Amino acid sequence: MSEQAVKIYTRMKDLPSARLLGAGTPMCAGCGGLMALHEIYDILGEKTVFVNAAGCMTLLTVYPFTPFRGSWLYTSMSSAPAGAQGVRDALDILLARQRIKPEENLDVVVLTGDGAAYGMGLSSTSSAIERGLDFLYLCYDNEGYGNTGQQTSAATPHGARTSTSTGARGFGGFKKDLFAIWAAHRPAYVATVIGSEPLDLARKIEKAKSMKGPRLIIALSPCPTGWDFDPMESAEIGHLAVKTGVWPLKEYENGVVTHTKIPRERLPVEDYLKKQGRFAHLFQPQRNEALISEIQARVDAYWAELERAS
Ligand SMILES: Cc1ncc(C[n+]2csc(CCOP(=O)(O)OP(=O)(O)O)c2C)c(N)n1
Ligand code: SF4
Ligand SMILES: [Mg+2]
Repeated sequence: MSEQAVKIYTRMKDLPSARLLGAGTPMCAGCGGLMALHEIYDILGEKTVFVNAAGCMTLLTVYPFTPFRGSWLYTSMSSAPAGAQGVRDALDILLARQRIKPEENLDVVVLTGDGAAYGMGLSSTSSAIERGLDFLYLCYDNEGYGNTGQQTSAATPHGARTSTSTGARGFGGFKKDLFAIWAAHRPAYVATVIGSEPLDLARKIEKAKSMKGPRLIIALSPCPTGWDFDPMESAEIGHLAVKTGVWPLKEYENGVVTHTKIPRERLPVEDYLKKQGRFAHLFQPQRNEALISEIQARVDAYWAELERAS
């Protein structure tokens, strides 16, 4: 190993996330959710309590061990923000009674998939935001119930085939706009990220970390198993999600939404769709021009609206 490689390796093995990627991690190769979590954890650091609802990332923790060096708590899918409230309250009481020193305080982080964030846990999330709970919500969005076999969730995109949307047109509904739902609550911060854009992600996590109050990060998480693509393509599919305009990178703060990376020359959406087995029925046995155009038109309308408003 070269001296430089030894230095990089030495640094990496000391990063908070090193154990998330260690041998024995029961995650799929090329998991985009794990990629994002790895990057995020390196910035958040070890002084964190992860409140984790059922989903793929729960598998990182095999009782009684957890790769999270701070602390970790498991909750039901619907109640991670309620669990976070309990942890925050307990920490605040310990601080007030001087049972822990201020430097021993921990940041409370909710970690869930889209099934919980967009659906089952939305009611407890809304209440936690209303109460002004000081927490960071990390949603890794693989656009389905990945852990139980990629059933349709409220984050599944129009036209995608899932194990419960198997018809010729795939899922007939539309992905819920969780960013807008959170922003409507006027929280401290909301941002979209993706692991394949690490600089944009790092800047947003640094910012979220420096704030108090309810904060949401939604990480689009290419999922080789659920989306049906070669794990080697995970980062490329992430890049295409941004370059085609399917996944806008943006943030909300003080009532204002700002796009942090605008794809000026957008690639056709089919460049993104074609790479994934969950959209294969749009191209085989014959091309479904109407549905491809419909998906493209919706993406075009989003960016046209942004241009009109700016
Ligand atoms: C109330 C409830 N219904 C169903 C389940 C079974 N279940 C466990 S994980 C999971 C999928 C969660 O989906 P998501 O939040 O998107 O996380 P992912 O599995 O995709 O990581 C489901 C349905 C559960 N734990 N609780
Ligand atoms: S099913 Fe998808 S999200 Fe879950 S571990 Fe595998 S690649 Fe990651
Ligand atoms: Mg999911």
